[in-house]
Amino acid sequence: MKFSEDFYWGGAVAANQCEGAWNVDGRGMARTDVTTGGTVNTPRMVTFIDKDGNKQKLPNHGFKLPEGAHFAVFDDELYPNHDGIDFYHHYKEDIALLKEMGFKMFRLSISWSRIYPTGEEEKPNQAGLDFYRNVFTELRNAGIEPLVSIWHFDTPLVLEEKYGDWLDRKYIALYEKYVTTIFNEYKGLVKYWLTFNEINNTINFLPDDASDEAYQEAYQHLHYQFVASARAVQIGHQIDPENKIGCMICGITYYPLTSDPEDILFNRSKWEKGIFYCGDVQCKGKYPTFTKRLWKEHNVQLDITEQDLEELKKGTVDMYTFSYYMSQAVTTHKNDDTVSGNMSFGVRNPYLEYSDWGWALDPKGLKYYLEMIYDRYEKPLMVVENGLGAYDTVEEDGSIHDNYRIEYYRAHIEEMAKAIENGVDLIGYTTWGCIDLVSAGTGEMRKRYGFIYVDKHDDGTGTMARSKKDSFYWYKKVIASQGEDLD
Ligand code: P53
Repeated sequence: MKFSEDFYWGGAVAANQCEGAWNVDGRGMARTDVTTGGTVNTPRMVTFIDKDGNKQKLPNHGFKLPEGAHFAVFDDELYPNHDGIDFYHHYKEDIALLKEMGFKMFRLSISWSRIYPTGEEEKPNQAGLDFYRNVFTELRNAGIEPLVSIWHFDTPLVLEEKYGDWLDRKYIALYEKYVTTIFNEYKGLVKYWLTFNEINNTINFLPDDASDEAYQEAYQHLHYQFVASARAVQIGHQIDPENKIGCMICGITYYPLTSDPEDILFNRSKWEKGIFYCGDVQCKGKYPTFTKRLWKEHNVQLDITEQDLEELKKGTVDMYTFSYYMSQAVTTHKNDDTVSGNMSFGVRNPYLEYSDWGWALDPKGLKYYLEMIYDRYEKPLMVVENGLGAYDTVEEDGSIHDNYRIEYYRAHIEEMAKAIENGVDLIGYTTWGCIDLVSAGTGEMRKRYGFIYVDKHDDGTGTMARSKKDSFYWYKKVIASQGEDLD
C-alpha cells in the first residue's frame, strides 16, 4: 500500500463560494458580496459608489477602492456568491453524500464576518458560532475530520473599507481576536487549521512590471499576514496542544521555457518570489536571504518591528499545505504565444495540454513540487486543493459522464504515490470543489469541479438539487481501496 491507512482522503470548499446565505443570521459582508460574475475572458467586477455618489465598477483583480468611495450592492447586478450553492441550508445532505463517498477529511472555511460581522465588535455573533458548531458536529458524527481555513480571501468588508486590504497593523489584533474566539469555541471539535488561504497570491499574481508602490503594498500586506499567522499558530497551540496548524500556499511549478541562463535565473526568481518567500517565513520563521534583493528591486521599505520578527520565529507552522492546479513556463524572451484564459499567466508550454480555462495540465509538476518542498522544509505535507474546472453535461437520464475529471485525478494520484514512495511525508489530499461551487476566479457555476453536481446556473436559476457524477463512484472506490484501485 502506498497510501497509509490513516491517509486523509477528502475534498475542499470555501465559505464564500458555497454557503450562500450572505445576509442571513447577522453575517456581515465580504468582498465577494460586491463582486459580480465574470467569464473565462471577462473579469469579475467590484461594485461601489464613488465620492460623488455615482455607481461604479472596476475589475476585481488588482482592485483598489478609490478615495472617498464605498462598496455597494446594486439591484441590476448578479452576485453569484450571495446564493453560492446554499450549503448553509444543505450542509446535512451534503455531508451525508461526502460520507457515502468515504471521506476522511473535509476542508471548509469559516467566514470571518459570520463571527465578527464588521470585524471590530467586542462580542462574536452567536448565530455564526452556532452554524459552524453544527457543521463540525455533523462532520464528526459522519467520521469526517474537519480541516478549517481561518481566512479564505474574506476579510470583513467594513475593515477593508476602513483600513485597506491588509494595509494597517490593526489587522493583526483583529485577526487575533477572531482566531482566539474560534480556537476556544471549537476546541475538541476541530484539530486541523490553515491560517491564510493561498497567502502568496498577493505577490505571485502581481505582474512582474507592477509599480514600486504596488510591490510596497503587496509586501506590507504580506508582512502583517505573516505576523497574524504566527500569532495564530502560538495562540492555537496554547489553547489546545493537539492543534495542527498549517500555512496554505498556491503551489505552481515553474519551468524555464529555454536553457538560456537568463531564463534559468528568471525561473529561479519566480520560485523565490512566488513560492519560497511565503513558505520560508511561515515554515522557518524568518525572512530568507533573497528577501533583501527582492525588496531592493522595488525600493520597498516595510513597517517591521523587532517584536514582529520574534513572533515569526515563535509561530512556525506544523505542516506545509498547498493547492496545486498547474505548472507555468516562463521566459525572458519575447514570446507572444501566451495562454489565454482567466487567471492563467505565462507562455504556452508546448509539451502540455491546457484546460478550457487555460490552466496547464501537469501531474508530473505535482510530484516535482512535493519532492522539492519536502526537501526544503521536512514538514508533513497536504495537498488541500487540486482539481479540474470543466464544463459538465447532464444527460437525459440525469447522469453526468465526467471521464476527463477521473483521468485528471487518476494521473495526479499516481504522481502523489510516486512522491510518497520516494520518501515524501504526504498525509492528506482534499480535492477542490468536491461539490460544485462558485468559481473564485470567474464567479461562474459552469466551471465545475465536483464529484457532486449542483443544479445552479450562471443566470441565477436552478433548483439547487444535488446529484452524483461518474467521478463520485470512482472516487469512492479510490478511497475504499486506499488509492490502489484507480481504474
Ligand atoms: P477557480 C488562481 C490560480 C490558482 C488558484 O480556482 C486559485 C486562483 C484564484 O482563482 O485559487 C484557488 O475557482 C482558491 C479557490 C479557487 C480555486 O483555486 O478560479 O483557493 O478559492 O476556487 C480554483 O477555478
